[in-house]
Amino acid sequence: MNINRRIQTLDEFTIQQMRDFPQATGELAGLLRDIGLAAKRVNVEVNKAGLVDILGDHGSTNIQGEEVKKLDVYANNQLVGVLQHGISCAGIGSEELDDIVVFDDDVSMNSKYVCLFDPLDGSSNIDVNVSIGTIFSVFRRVSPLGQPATIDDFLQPGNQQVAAGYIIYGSSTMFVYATRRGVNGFTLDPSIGEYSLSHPDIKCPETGKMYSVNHGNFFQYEEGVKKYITACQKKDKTNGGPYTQRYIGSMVADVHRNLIKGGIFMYPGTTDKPNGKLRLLYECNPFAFIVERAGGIATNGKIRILDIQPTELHQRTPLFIGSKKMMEELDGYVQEG
Ligand code: P6P
Repeated sequence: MNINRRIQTLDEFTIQQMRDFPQATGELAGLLRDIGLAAKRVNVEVNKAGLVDILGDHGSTNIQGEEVKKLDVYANNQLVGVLQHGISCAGIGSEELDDIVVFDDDVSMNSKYVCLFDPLDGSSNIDVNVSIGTIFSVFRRVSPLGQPATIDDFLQPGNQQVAAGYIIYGSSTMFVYATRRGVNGFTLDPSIGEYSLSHPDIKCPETGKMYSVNHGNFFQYEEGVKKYITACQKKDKTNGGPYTQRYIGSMVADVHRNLIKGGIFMYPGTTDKPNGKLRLLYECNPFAFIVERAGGIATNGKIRILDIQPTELHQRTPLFIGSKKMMEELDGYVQEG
């Protein structure tokens, strides 16, 4: 009997992917399930945020006398907890933690993946109810199984990622992830508590009409970037315009919108901060992997983000990411200088 499965859940989808790859061990599916579970718990707290006893500063206590953690610390702890007690992850790197955390139990030491994440990017926006998100990146270990993971497992170029994704806590909660097979989006269905496939095989439109950048830093950008931004403002019907400037100040929200509708997101280096603000390993690499798998482009203004050889866990990089034709136009201005 062929049961009509109109909408696949994330678990059904990852299990289907395993059926298509008999050699798959299920570890990656398990890791994605673990991240999805942690995000459901984060989602509950994010949705309650704004209530006084939820948003307390790290170390304060709520009306029940329980220690209230800042939401990004809470999110970090949820992710570390599920990954440490899962079967797929040997260790993690987090925006919230200075160093990697290596899991030293036998099951974890025999797990073949490591995970990096920004547990709650844009958390400064939560006080004003702006969409925020969790960003993650998955690598296959280069260190031997059966031994503790090492820093070399985490300092791999982004082109070695096995999977990458994000959860956006917005008007709805979406889990979007990419593997080499493509990008798929799942919307959390509160009625069953499952992520349901809502955006299969996401492709980034080849061009768009939205550009995202913090204009406040305009005069600190390099000349080519300034010329491109100015050109975006001069667009009219004769040259693919008019363009719209959309900048939420929450990377997950800005890049997600541009991924779906087409557009370009820029966080350039400035004279004060030549490497910009965004972190390579758990912000730029995962989004670069996702957007490239969807047909877009991601660079640091010179080379592919995914080709950067990391040297430090929390290193920053300028980021230009989005629709192919918009990125090619930007590159023309940057090369010209
Ligand atoms: P600025 C949020 O703090 C964040 O890390 C990204 O999510 C966002 O794109 C960026 O910083 C915004 O930075 O300097 O424009 O406020």
